[in-house]
Amino acid sequence: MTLHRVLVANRGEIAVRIIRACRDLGMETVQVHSSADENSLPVKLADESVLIGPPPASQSYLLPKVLVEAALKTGCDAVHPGYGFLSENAEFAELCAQAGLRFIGPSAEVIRLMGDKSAARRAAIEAGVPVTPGSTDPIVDRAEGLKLAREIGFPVLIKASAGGGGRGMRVVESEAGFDAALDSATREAESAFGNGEVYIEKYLPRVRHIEVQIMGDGVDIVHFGERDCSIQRRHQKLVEESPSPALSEKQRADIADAACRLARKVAYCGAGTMEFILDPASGDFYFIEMNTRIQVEHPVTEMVTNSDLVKMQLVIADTGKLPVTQDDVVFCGHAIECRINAEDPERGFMPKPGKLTDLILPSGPGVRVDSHVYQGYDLPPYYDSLMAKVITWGRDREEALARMKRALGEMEITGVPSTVAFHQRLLSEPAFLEGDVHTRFVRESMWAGHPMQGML
Ligand code: MV4
Repeated sequence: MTLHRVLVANRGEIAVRIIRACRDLGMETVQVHSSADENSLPVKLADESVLIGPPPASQSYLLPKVLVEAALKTGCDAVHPGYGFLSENAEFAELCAQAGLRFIGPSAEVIRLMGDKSAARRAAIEAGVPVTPGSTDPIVDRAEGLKLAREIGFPVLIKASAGGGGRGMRVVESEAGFDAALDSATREAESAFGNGEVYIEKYLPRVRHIEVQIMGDGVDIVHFGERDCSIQRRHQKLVEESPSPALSEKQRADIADAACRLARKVAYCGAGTMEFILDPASGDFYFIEMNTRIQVEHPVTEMVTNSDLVKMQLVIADTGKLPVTQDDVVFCGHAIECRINAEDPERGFMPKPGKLTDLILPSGPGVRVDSHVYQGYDLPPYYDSLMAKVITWGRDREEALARMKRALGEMEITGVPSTVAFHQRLLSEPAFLEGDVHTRFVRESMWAGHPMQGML
């Protein structure tokens, strides 16, 4: 081990997850926290903690200089950014490197390249990876944009180059709405990302969202199969599973191979996810974007590959080498994750933080819970509403589903609303049980006619 002490530059369940991986490797941890997170579980679990600022993330978890200072002051030699916050911020990765700190992730250059979604598309094309029909370069003016949209054929989707995760996207049904959509997408991208660049793709409705987990060391690339994340609302995933019930073995091998080709093309280092959309009607898949971080839903992959991806991130950062080859990755069974948020599904999934007066979390055969909450914990209102991830494993999908039903039935959360009842409803939907869903399923099939449907 050349790395000894890791700054956990995040909060919540992923901070707990990182601390656990560090401890398994004999690495010490320093947990940063805002004044709202003083009583948080990761602060209790870490070897040391540092107060970095007031509750708003913009004054604490999102300040690169403050985090680097905290790492240097506490003798850290590495920084784990988790997901969200600064995890895909190239300047932060650069600042860490300049300060002599190992950033647990790819280089600033690769973060920057893949963070430019239009450039990532070009890299995919060069790697021979299918992308949705559309522009390879940013749109320079309306006339050219409209001409291209006509060529592609409506409906089209206008996407922000600096976007991702659905931010700054506009579906355009026909020529009439094109100019207004282009203007509003450009303005939204400008104000949200400081970069108004947009590009156009053919819009494919009713797709499945499939993503491939890869790990690399800049030379070798290994994949850990795919996750199906089609059950979501407003680009917030609710359920993820692996393997995808929608793929044949041939498609599964093809999509993993495509992901590895693109990762190799950019000499990827660390944990990454290649996102694809799958058109279930034709069986065709298309690369849409890459995430250069560990993801919320990584546990389903860990369960079906019997691996520890966060530990592997640390080992790669420490040694510069992937500790496994593709042959070491053995797939076994099926895993499903349900995200338990402090939100009220009956009120458009409105977040409602508060004190967890009573709490019973599930366990037993095939059940894993990744969480930072405990009985009596007061969920702060400043951050995302994720309370726990319930992950079940089974020898097949049926067994994983049965265990999920059992696990959700054991849960008791009082003091805040939760998405448990939503998941229980989902688990009785015949289409979901058949594995026959798409990214509009929650809106179209579960909330049809509901007064809150507009919120979905
Ligand atoms: C698409 C698409 C359909 N056609 N691109 C949404 C977030 C961003 N990662 C890209 N997204 C999509 N891109 C084309 N050409 C549909 C989506 C999409 C989606 C993708 C993944 C997961 C959930 C989604 C929900 C709605 C739309």
